[in-house]
Amino acid sequence: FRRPFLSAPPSPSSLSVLGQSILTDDYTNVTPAILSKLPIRLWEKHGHPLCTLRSLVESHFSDFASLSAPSPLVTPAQNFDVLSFPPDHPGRARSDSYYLNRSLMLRTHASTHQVESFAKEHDRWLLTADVYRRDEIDASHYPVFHQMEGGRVFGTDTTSLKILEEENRALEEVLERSPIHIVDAPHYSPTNPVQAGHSADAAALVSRSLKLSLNGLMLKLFGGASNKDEPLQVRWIEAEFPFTSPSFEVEVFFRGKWLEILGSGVVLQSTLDRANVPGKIGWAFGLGLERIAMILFSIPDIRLFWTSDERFHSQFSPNAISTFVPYSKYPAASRDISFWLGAGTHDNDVYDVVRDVVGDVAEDVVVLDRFTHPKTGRRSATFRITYRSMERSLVGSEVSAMQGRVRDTLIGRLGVEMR
Ligand code: FA5
Ligand code: MG
Repeated sequence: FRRPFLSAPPSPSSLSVLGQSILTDDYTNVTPAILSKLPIRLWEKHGHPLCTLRSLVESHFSDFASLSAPSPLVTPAQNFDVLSFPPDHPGRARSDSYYLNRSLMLRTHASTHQVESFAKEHDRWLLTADVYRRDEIDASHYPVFHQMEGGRVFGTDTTSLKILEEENRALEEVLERSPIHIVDAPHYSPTNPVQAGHSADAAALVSRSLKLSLNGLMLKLFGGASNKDEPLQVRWIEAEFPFTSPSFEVEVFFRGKWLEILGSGVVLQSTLDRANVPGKIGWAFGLGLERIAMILFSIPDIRLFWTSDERFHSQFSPNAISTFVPYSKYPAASRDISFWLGAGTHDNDVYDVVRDVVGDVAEDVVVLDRFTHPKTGRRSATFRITYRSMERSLVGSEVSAMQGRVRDTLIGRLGVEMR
């Protein structure tokens, strides 16, 4: 006997989102916790570290056009198809992205706006956007975060490429004297290829320009006197995106771990064709603003960006970099829960239930153990939920009550069966 599996919470037939009424369907998986974040617009709040970081980046790239963020409600075609994502790309799955219905979703990255931004005929631009992903729960992942996308195009004629070569050399000179320790990756390689239609020389020039521009940004952000004793360690890594080639990610060493702060690459020519900018070659990057702000301001936990606690906000003032001094860390409490999963249940469904029921008190959720029954094929798992308030001490009975509500919601919404 199996319980009927409920793939979605019993939902109203329409949702009100940013003043729009939207019909739901069998694809709908946005949760109230997520929808409540849409109107907040942290990157516009003066004095908020994300707003300060955005201004710092904008002033570093002062000759870039600053484009304002369009609505986060986009079509899957905008989020994926125009960027040449293959039809079976995992990012499209309901387990990875938030859908309002089959034809409308929350953008999963700021790259969604590449085509329209390049189409505006700026040869260099920046765009900050809130983005949404179904993801794990820990100190550096949050289902709503912010990305700053940057793009730049160059003429492909000899004169333009010569000017770029000179610009690259000038940037290199500045960086040679920098206190940042940078490990480079090849500008392209057999596994990180130059696009058909690009010459290897032009692609290498553009990759180099991309890296120098971003290394220059990191020097500006992290090269300050306060970091002299501990030079920042940065590494460039070959990466893969459906909309760039060659592609790169950057990781920075932070609190004993390599933290990924951005993705980037040479823009796919089909993107520039769709944007109707012929005869150009270009690069683009997407900065993870929370990740960079965590390093810059020493913010230990990504949930803090969303707190209303004055002990957080009083430590920051507009356009200034300061080191966050954590206020007392309250004790954490962990509880385990084991259950049989429904056939289509994904770990991300469990994480969304936890976020919905207990909100930011969930500090971390890990899978301790998985089991598949040898005869029936049913899957079970044990999740360990760590609860910690950033504002006060939780008492044991409260934690148990939260765990009870998580359990009831897992049963009611996902149809799981306790073990
Ligand atoms: C992208 O989103 C690409 N659009 C980046 C890009 C732009 C590539 C332009 C090429 C050209 P990625 O999924 O790696 O790539 O995310 C970019 C950054 O967002 C990550 O490096 C990380 O810093 C941040 N990020 C990703 N997931 C989360 C999360 N759940 N919470 C906080 N930050 C995140
Ligand atoms: Mg990545």
